[in-house]
Amino acid sequence: ARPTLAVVGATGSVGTVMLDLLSSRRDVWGEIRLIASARSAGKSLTCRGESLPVRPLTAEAFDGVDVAMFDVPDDVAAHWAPIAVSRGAVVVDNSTVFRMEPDVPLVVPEVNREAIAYRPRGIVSSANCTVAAMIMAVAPLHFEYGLRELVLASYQAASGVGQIGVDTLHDQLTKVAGDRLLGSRPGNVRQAVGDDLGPFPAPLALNVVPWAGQLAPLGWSSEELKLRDESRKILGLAVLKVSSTCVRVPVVTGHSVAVHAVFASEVTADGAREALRNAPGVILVDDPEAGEFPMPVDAVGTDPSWVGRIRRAMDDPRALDFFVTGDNMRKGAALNTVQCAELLAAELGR
Ligand code: 11C
Repeated sequence: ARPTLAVVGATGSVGTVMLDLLSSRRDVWGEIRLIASARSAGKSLTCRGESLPVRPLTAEAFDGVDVAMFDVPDDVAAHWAPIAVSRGAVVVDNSTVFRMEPDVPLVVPEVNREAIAYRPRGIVSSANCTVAAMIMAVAPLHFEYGLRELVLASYQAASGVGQIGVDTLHDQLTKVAGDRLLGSRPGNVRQAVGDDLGPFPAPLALNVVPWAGQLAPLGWSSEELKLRDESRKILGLAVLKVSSTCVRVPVVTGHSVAVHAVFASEVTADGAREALRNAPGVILVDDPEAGEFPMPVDAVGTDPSWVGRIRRAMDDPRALDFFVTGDNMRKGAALNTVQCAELLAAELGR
């Protein structure tokens, strides 16, 4: 029989994309069971053209489930993922709680699919959204040239913090529309936006905010630490040097990263293009003369990481500079989780 899949957090913004993907990808699932908090239970949602009831999150909801995809807040994942495992499911979790645990694999299938086999706790973690987009481009170059160091600057979309981020950005854009003096006088954007900043520490409309996540030691943000820790784990490079600055930009969906990558051997821009052209899940968009760059307005709603602006560093023949954009709701969240679940389904079918 085909495996049973549970989608936990089905009514959330990532859950919604998961249902879209399950409706459009090659279907490997038997029953699909939708689960959400008691508040959302009782609704129905459409998946694979069928209206399905949303069940409340209980231990019994996992009985008979083979694979459970979780996209819920960290505390909910920490509590419920082990319960789902105890009921017989393998969990693919998109929260941050298990990613760095040594006995939980952190999987981006195009890069380290073999890691999924070792999962003594029955839990597989899906990578952070900024990491996922970036690593898709970095990994093929690592396989070609041997990665030594990453220097990153992210340009992260409002949807990275959920629907509240999107709503906040749109509300602010409405408030600043029409007044052409806004942004040309100190403080006038703050005044127009008002005190309600939603989930952001400063106005996002007509601005960029060099902050994503929580405060970590020594002034780093949690998102910047994830870029370092998760890249090291996914690539299996325990001492990879990674420095980053994470920035929120007034984009709805599509996280971008400016990458400076240093390798063990000399590189060429053409060689890098060739490696990326042949890499799964990557689309090369690198024609500045024609105005073709990787950008959120084009990458949104698509599966691959878009890569371009590939240059060899002017002062280091072993370094490349390039720009990556990916849909943070897809490869950054729902898609990577669904791909991991499909790997598990294939394993169950063997
Ligand atoms: C953001 N990337 O854009 C963050 C949110 O590691 O799953 C994703 C948090 C995570 O704010």
